[in-house]
Amino acid sequence: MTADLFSDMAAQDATPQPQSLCPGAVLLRGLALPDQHDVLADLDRVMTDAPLRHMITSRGFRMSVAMTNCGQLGWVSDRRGYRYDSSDPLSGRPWPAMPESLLRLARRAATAAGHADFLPDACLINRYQPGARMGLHQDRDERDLGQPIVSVSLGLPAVFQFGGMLRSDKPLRVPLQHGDVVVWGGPARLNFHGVLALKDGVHELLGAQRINLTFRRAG
Ligand SMILES: O=C(O)CCC(=O)C(=O)O
Ligand SMILES: [Mn+2]
Repeated sequence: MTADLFSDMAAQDATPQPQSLCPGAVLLRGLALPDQHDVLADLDRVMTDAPLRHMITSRGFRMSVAMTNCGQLGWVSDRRGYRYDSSDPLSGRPWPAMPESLLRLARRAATAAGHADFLPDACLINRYQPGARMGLHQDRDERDLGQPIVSVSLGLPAVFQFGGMLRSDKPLRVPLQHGDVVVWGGPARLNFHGVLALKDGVHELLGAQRINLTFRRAG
């Protein structure tokens, strides 16, 4: 067996060393890779039950990122504003349950980042096609801001912006690849963050898109 194969196996199996972005925020390179096939198969089922859709902001703008959810609660936006809801407004039915593979991944990432008791009840699924972006914002619709956010990147690479507590704080630019996970909580829980417009490309598993999974304890 070659040394290269050994190091590939190590990269797949070992928990990556957390890289600090700022106090409270870490990047876990490739942490999702060992789970990727189960996660992608389960995501297909979720997106069949609760299709991706472009939500509308309270000001009437259509978001460039298409979204859906799984878990007990789902994040929704419409003319009434942002909130969590236990049912999918498109079907009136509860959101699909959070698949075990997603829950396992979220908990493994949170534990690696020092949040061993994280139990998400919401997973927002964001689908970026080339050109789609997410402006700087805070995640602040969750009840307990003591719980972290776990954010998984799949598919095409993207540039994640991670700023400070003020919108005007200059954000870091963090290139994210398929399998990378960012976890933020504690002093970074309300930091502004966003994603620059996705560049054209084709990913070997996901094609011309990036999928982001954002796990939260919302209720
Ligand atoms: O796509 C990402 O990496 C970030 C998504 C995000 O910030 C959100 O859904 O609130
Ligand atoms: Mn966010």
